[in-house]
Amino acid sequence: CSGADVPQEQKAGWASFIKSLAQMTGDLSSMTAPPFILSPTSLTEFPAYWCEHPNLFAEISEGKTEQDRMERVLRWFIDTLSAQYTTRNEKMGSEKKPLNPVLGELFYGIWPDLNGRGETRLIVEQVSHHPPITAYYIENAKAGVKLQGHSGQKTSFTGTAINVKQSGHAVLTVQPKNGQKEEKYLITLPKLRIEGIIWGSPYIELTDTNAIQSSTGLTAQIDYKGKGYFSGKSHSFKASIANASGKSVQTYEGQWTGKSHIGGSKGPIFLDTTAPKEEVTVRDVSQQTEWESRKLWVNVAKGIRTGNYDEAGKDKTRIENEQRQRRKDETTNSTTWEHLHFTHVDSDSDYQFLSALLHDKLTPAHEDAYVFKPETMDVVGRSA
Ligand code: HCR
Repeated sequence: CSGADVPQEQKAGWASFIKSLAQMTGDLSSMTAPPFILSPTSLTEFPAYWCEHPNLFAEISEGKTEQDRMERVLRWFIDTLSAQYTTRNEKMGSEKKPLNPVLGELFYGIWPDLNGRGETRLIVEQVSHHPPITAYYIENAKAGVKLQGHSGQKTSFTGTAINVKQSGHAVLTVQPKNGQKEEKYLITLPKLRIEGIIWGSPYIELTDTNAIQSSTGLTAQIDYKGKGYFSGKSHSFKASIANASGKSVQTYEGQWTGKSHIGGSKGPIFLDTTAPKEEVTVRDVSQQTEWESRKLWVNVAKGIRTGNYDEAGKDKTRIENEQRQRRKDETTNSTTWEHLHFTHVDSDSDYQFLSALLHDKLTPAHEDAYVFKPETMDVVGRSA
C-alpha cells in the first residue's frame, strides 16, 4: 500500500484498516479507522445536503406544466449531488469517515425565509444503529414542497476501491402553485465508489444510474460516469426525461459538480452548481438536548478537530457504553426503542405505486419507509 497522503505516524494504522476492509461484511460504519481519516460530523447531518440551495427546492412548485416541474425536480436533485458527495473533499481535503450515529440521535435545522421563498425545516432521526439507517423530513410549507426519505449503506471492497450501495429511497411531494393536483416523485439513490483509498486520499465517484419517477407518468433517468467515458471529465452525468410511453422528451448532460446543458454539450445551460451554498442553520449547542447530534458528539468532535484523539476516543467509548447499557435495559425490561419523529411501515404505498410506473421495474417491488409524524414538527429533542 502506497499511502502517499497518510501522515507518517499513521501509515501502519492505514495499512491495517485497508486489510480489515477486505474482511468487511457490508457495514463499514462501525470499523475503527486511523485519526487522519475521521470527520467530526455525524451522518445524521448529511440529509441537510438535500437543501443547500433552498430556492431550487422551493421553486419546484412554480413550474407551469408537469414537464416543467419534472425538469425543476431534476435540476434540484442534480444540484444536491455536489454537496452530498464532494463537501468533505472541499472542506477537509479528502472524503472522511463520518461519526456513526447512535439510535435516536437527532439533528434539526432550518433555512430561513429569504425573499418570500418560505422557511425550510429539516428533521433527522437515526432510526437504526445496526445497520445504520437515517430518516429525514424536509418541508417548505409555504412553497408546498416536502421530502421524506431514509438512507442506509451496504459497502464492499474491491481491493482498490470501496463500493457503496445505498438502501432506502426518498419521496418528494409537490403541491403545484397553479392549483393542479398534488404530485409525488420517487427518488432512488445512486451507487458510489470511493476511490483513492490506497493513497489515503479518498474521493467519491457516482456510478450506474438512478431514477426519479413522477405520479404524472414522467420519468427521469440519470446515468453517471467518471473520467474517460462521456466527456473525459470526472463526475459526469447524462439524464433524460421520458413520458409515460417511454419516449424521451428532453435530455441533459454535463458535470454534477459544475455546469450541465440542455440537449447536447453545447446546448443552453441547465444548471451551474457552483453558486454559493446556504448551510443549514442549527441552534447553538448550549440550547440543544442530549440527543441532538452536535451536543451528543461535542467532545468527540472537539478532540478530532484539535488532534486530541485521546479525548475523542474516551468520549466515544462513553457514548457507546451508554448505548450498550440502554439496549441491555430494554432486553431486561422487554421494551423496545420508540422513534420520536417517524413511524416505521413495512411497505411504503408511495414506493409501491410509483416504482410500478418505472419502465425498468425496481427490485424489490416493496420497500419499507419511515413516515414523518407531522404532530412532532415542533417537538424539539427528547429528554435523556
Ligand atoms: C459511504 C459514506 C457514508 C454514507 C454517505 C452517504 C451515502 C449518506 C447519505 C447521503 O445522502 C449521501 C452520502 C454521502 C457520503 O459521501 C457517504 C459516505 C462517504 C464515506 C462514508 C463511509 C462510511 C466511510 C468511508 C471511510 C473511507 C473514507 C475510508
